[in-house]
Amino acid sequence: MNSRRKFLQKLGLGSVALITAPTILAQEAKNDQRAINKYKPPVVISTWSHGIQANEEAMNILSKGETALDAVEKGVRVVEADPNNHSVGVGGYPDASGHVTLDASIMDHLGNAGSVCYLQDILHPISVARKVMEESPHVLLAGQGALDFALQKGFKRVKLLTPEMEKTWKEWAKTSIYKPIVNFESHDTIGLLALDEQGRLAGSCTTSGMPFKLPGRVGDSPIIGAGLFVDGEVGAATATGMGELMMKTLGSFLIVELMRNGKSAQEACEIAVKRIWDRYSDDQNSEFFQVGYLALGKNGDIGAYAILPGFQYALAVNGENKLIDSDYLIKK
Ligand code: SD4
Repeated sequence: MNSRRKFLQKLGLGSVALITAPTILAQEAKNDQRAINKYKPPVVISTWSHGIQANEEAMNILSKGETALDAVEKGVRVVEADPNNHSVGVGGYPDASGHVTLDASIMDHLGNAGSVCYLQDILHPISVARKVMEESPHVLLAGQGALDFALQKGFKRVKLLTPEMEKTWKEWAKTSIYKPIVNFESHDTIGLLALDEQGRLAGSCTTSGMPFKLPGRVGDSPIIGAGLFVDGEVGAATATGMGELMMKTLGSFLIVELMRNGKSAQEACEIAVKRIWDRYSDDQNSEFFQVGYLALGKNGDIGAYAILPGFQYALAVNGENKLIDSDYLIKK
């Protein structure tokens, strides 16, 4: 039995006929309405159920006439500050050594970008990322350097490891088996994209990364082009899931480039997911093979697609803010 089929069996999808590129393209051709979902700005779209609260804040900011950039920063701050959310900010899962280390990135419609990775002890990595973008000559600051920069900019040190997560980590440390969980509690990384009434796009992405990752591990979220990409002339994309997969395919950049070349946001997300599947689904370490992408075009066109079922996103548009089940590639 080939390894891809073995992998499908592990997922309980043993009878799935392998979906090949021509099949997907044919489905796309038959399903034009699904391929284009266009909305009038303002539009805010974000990953997972925690996206509902983030979208609400982002829309609130947009309704005051502030920019898409302010909206994407302030929207995800709500999730970063929630200690009951175990995949972003305070209360996030620690790494294998018991430290909570945060990754975040932000981009505006002009292509400016800022990010931080392996940042500890700071409640709002997204705001530090924005400072990197606006008040430093760099794009990405890591670890101690990112922390020093944040403290210099007036951010305060906080303890990110909550008693609940400390207990969870101690329990895990008894066996110390790294088994990344995806789709946990219906919320992982938050990636949020916004289009304001002036037609400006912006995006943000923030996470505590994979639970019990190796100390020093950095995921896709702070890597421009992997976890987030914005081109104000074309569109924006963000990602959630196993970061190593988006990093190896620069998925968010790929999606925006596909949109530049005429694909709809939905088609672009589907092709980027397919790219991962085609290249890496034979990987023997692929038991937790989930990625979810979101895209938002400059014209208000939206897209969402994942490898496996379970990915949800929140869409705020036309006065509504709804949680939606994303379409996905591997169907029974
Ligand atoms: C990472 N992409 O650090 C993040 C984690 C995540 O669903 O989104 N999990 O790889």
